[in-house]
Parts: sequence; C-alpha cells; structure tokens
Amino acid sequence: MAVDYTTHDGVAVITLNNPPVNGLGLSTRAGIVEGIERAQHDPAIKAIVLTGAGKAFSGGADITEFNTPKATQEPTLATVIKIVESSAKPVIAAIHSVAMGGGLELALGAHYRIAASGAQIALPEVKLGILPGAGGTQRLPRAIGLEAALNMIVSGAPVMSEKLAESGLFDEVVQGDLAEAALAFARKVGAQDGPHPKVRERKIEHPNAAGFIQFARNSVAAVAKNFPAPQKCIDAVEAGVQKGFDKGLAFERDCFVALVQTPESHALRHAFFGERAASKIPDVPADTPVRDISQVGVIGAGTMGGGIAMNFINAGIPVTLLETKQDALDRGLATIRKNYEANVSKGKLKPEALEQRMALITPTLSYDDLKNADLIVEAVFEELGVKEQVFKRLDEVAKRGAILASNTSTLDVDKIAAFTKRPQDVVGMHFFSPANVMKLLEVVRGKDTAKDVLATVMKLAKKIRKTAVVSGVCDGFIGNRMIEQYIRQALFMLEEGALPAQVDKAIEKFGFAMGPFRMSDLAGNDIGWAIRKRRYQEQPDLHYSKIADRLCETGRFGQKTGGGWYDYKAGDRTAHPSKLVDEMIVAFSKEASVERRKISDEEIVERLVFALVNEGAKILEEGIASKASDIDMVYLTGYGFPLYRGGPMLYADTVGLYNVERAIRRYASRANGDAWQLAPGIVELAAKGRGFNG
Ligand code: 3H9
Repeated sequence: MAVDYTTHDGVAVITLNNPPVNGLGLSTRAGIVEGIERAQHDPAIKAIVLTGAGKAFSGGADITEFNTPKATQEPTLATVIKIVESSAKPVIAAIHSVAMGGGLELALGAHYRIAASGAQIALPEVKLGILPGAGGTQRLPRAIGLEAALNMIVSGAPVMSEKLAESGLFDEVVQGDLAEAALAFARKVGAQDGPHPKVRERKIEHPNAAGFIQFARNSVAAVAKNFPAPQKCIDAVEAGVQKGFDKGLAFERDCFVALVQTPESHALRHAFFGERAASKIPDVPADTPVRDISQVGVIGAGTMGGGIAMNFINAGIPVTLLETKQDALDRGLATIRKNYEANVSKGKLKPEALEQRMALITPTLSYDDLKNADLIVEAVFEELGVKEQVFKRLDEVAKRGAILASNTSTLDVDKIAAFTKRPQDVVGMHFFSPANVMKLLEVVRGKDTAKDVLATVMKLAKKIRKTAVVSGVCDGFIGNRMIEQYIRQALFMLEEGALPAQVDKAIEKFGFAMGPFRMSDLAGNDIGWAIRKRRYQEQPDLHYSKIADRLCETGRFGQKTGGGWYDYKAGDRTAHPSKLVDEMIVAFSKEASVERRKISDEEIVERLVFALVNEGAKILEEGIASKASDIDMVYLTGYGFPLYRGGPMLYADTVGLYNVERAIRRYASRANGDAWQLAPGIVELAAKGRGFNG
C-alpha cells in the first residue's frame, strides 16, 4: 500500500508510504483520496492529518510517470488537491522533512500546515524544465506573497521551514515531536466550526505587482534563451495575479502540458536520473559495505592537489597534505587560503569558517604522517616513473585497508596498482581542474579494484558533492578519450577550410560553453602537443592533422604565452582572431595541397558532436562506461556540453541514430574520412530503431 490510514482518538492520519520519497504516483494519489473519503464517512473523525513516512513528506509528482498514461489517469494530482481542499473536515498537512513540487502543492491544498523545523520546502519543477502544475504558481503567491513565491518558483531552490515560519505558509513550525504536535493541532481545529481556510481564497497583495513581475522577467532573460520554463513560471504567476485563481490555474495547466513535452525538459529529467544512476554500478550491490573515511591524505599541494584537498575540507574531513619541499607546501597552503579568502569576500563563506577550514589541514613533508589516513589521493606529476615511486612508498606507510587513489588523467591505473602489493585497494579518482569547483569525478576502476573500494568512493563523492561516474581503464578514460576525437575533427576542419573563430562560434552557438580552440588556448596548447607526440610513438598510423603542431612550434601555447589560436592582450582573456594564425592555416592547407572549401556551421557541429557520439558508442561496447547516461553525465558536468541537450548520447537519440549513422558514413567517405571508424553499436541500434537510452 502506498498510503496508510490510522485513527487516533478522533483524528485520521493519512500517511504517504511510497518509498523512497513518497512520489505522488497513481497509487499514492488514489490512496489519499480513499483516505479522505473514509474519514468523511466516519462520524468519529473530526480532523485529518496528512503526513509522510520515511525521508520525505513528499518529493512531488512521480517523475517516472511523466509522458505516460498514468500521469493523466484520475485521480490526477489536481483532482486530489481539489478533494483535499473541499473536505468538510479540516485537513492538516504535517511536514516532517522534504515537501517539494507536487508535495508542497498538496500541502497547499490542505486547510492548515505545520512543519518540523529543518524541513526543506521547494517548488523545484523549473529544474526539470517544467513549472509547478498542480496549483503551485497560484497558491504559493497567495500563501507567502508574490516576491518570495516567485523567487522560489523561478529558482527552484529549497528553503528551510523555519525561514518560512512567519511567511503565512505554516500555522506552526515545530521544534519537538511533529506527530504529537499535528494530532494536538488537529484536535484543536477539529473542534472548531468550518468552513476551514483555503489558500486559494487569499488575495495576492503587492504595491507594484506588474513592476516586480517585469523585474523577475529581466532576471531570467539570460537563462530563458535556452530554457523555456522560467518565463512560463512567471507567465503563470502573472495570469493568477491578473485574472484570478481559476483562470491562473487553467493557464498553469496548459503551460505544464506544453513544457513536459519539450526537449529541454526531457534533457533535464535525463540529467536528474542520470546523476542518480551514475552512482549505481551494475555488479556492485547497493548494500555493499563501505569503508570508513574520516581522515584523508593528499599528495601534492599544486593546483590539483590543493583543489582536491579543499573538497574534503569543505565536507569537514581532515586532510594531511604532503609535499616534498617546504616552499611548495607553503605555496600550496597559501593558494588554498587565497581561494577561501575569495569565497569570504564574495559572501559565500563566513569569515570564521575560513580558519576552521584551514585548521583541518595538517601540512607535512613526511610520508609517515599518512599512516592514519583512510584514503590517500595522489596528485603528483603525470609520469609513470613518478607514480611508481609514490605508490611504492604508499604501500609501505599506508595502513591496511586504506584506499590508494591516483588522480591520473592519462596513465594506466592497472600499472599503477601493480606498484603495490594491494591492487584491490587502488582506484583512480580523476578530478577536473579547478578541482574544488568542477562537479565531475571520474572514478577509474582497475581490474583488481575491490567492490567495497568502489562503493566507498562513490559514497564519498556524494559527500563532497561531486557527480561521480565510473570508467574502466583505457587511454583518456571516458571524457578525454572522447574529446580527442572531437579535437581531431576540429583540426581537420581547419585544414579543409575553416578558421578557429568559425569553429568555436558554431559549436558555442550549439551550446557548448567554449569551443575547442578557445578551450585549448585556455588549457595550454602544449598539453595536447605532448599527448600527440606520445600518440605518434604509440600509434604511428593514426592520422592527425599536423596543423596544431605547427602552431606549437611557434611557441603559441595559448593564453599563458599571450597567443595561441587567438591573440590576447596582456591581462585580458578575450580571444581576438589572429591574422597571423589564420594565414598560417591557409598556408598549411596550400602546402598540403588541400583545396580549401567553405565549411558550413552545420557540418562543424555534426563532425564535432558525432565524433563524441561515435567514440562514446565504442566506450559503451567495450564496457568502459556501463550506460549511456554515464557518458552524458561526464559531458554535462565536466566538458561544458549544453545541459538543455542532455549530453552527447541523448542528443544522438534526439537526432535519431539512423541519421547519425548516415552522417558518419558520409563524412567517412570524404577527405580525412579515415578518422571515422563507425561504431558497430550505432549501426545495430539504428537497425532496431532504438537509441542509446532505449
Ligand atoms: C512535480 O511535482 C510536478 C507537479 O508540480 C505537477 C504534477 C502534475 N519522482 O535524490 P535522491 C527518486 S515534478 C520519482 O537520491 P535524496 C530518485 O530518482 C517533481 N522519483 O534522494 C532516487 O531513485 P533511485 C518535483 C524520484 O534523499 C530516489 O528517489 N520534485 C523523485 O538525496 C532517491 O532520490 C522534484 O523535482 C520524484 N519526484 O533527495 C524533487 N524524487 O534510488 C526531486 C526522487 O532509484 N527530488 N526520486 O536512484 C529531489 O530533489 C530529491 O530526490 C529529494 C531527496 C530532495 C526529494
């Protein structure tokens, strides 16, 4: 049963019991209606408490039902709320923890609301590309006022119940036992004559509603370019203000129905579930015991090591930070302090928290100080010989059961594990730079990595607020292996007729945060050069455009040298197209006897994105990633792929794999076509009319 019904001395308690978050799926909705009706027909019942079991009052509508017949099957949430609101006996929503989306809308339909202090209250629908579709845009402004409501609806951010104590949303915010308080409150209002208050009957009062709505519109203008939902949220609130509750409600409903079909909403829901699915590893059961991580060691206090250390400190986990030289250690600590100072000056961190965080770091020059660490993350120079020294030393000093992690982005984790006598405890933790900011963590599973090590790292990742995705061992893991194919295509296109600014502009228009050439100038062109030099040795037959090598030979490594694919003015990161580089590119084509042609923006986008898709398909076939959504999460959180397109694999599904296959075959038959080895997985899925995500 998704809903429990009990009676307590004149009070009926309807308890939502649909784990994990009491989603308002069909059976829960039906259960609520049944409970309300049962209470109406029982003369002994004077009041009804609506509450939730487990970790939420309700996390809202069941998102998995969207776009299925169940979503519109009666009783819909709107019907349930109507029945609750028109109950002759007073209904009291008792919120012990989360009330989100439809959960809050349901509570707003009750006559009274009481909440435990610390409960999280939100209308987060906008984050799923929709708007509150069961009266939230109409009732919340009537409950807490136009400004506070619009802020909550447009941001989707949770607000603590105690902050809303005086807002008009709650009749009581309770410190002690909520269940007891709810029963007492119910008995009190149950003894009073009706009718009981309805939020829908309250007025929205604001001295300048039109002005504030316009202000809200201006504030969402930037996001609204790619996401239709925020504007629609405002439209729906405005409809209620101008035309009254019922017309506002009807308008909200129409907007909901339209938004839930949009590709943006589809992409955002894919990301919501993709994030949660990423933490599930097919052969590692959810109940795998985890190791306790209360003390972390970080080796290397450079940009990467310092950033990694900050993640743990921010989560309250003490870090022993090791360097080989005192001055490097001092520099590392100073950088960490500077980062925290910047957070303080931006108001993101309380000044007293700065010292508390710094106090969690124990700097050291001695490996012996790592002997108590439960996890040690190495962030030293990216060379196998250096890693060998570090891991052999760690094998000597680390306690039994400690997890030994490498932050390598390019090296073979199995080889690193083999430097120790405990390969089962070795894992890759590939953070992205800046490590204290970037959400993505690639967890690299070696052939011997123990399941409990993986389970521990995935749990820890959640604690340090990373999106962790498991990758098998291969060159570049998931993210960098795919980006290499994307960059190869970008370089070929320069040779064939495009210029850096055109390529960047086309892919930025598609939605990438930064095109390949601006990105490369930022990261340093010498990094890619070093990788290519290694490739030329390891895979001499691999066809690469030499155009980037030509640029690097001139010392144009990017922003740090004042010029790369673009020119830069001192102290300014703005990329200015470089006449010199553009001429060099044209000359290069001539030398290579390539007749330059006009390359369309459409071709640029297809070649770049389908290069990712094709490599992603191979990564799936090889089992390096266990599901397509993992690949999408890597690209959404670590590589600036546009969120509203849901990641390369979902985008490919949207285009249709039949079309992707045809495009790849077409490019494979042209100049530089040997770079396209069509992934068999694409052909197979396209033949079945399926996509990567089903
Ligand atoms: C809505 O309400 C529309 C209405 O306005 C109108 C309707 C007509 N549905 O996050 P967690 C699953 S739209 C289905 O790890 P936490 C989640 O996938 C909804 N499933 O837990 C996961 O499954 P699994 C508006 C849901 O404790 C499991 O629950 N509401 C839903 O860290 C645990 O999730 C939202 O947008 C759902 N609504 O956080 C709230 N919610 O175990 C979205 C969760 O198989 N939810 N699941 O991987 C959240 O923000 C968090 O889940 C919450 C709990 C804060 C509730």
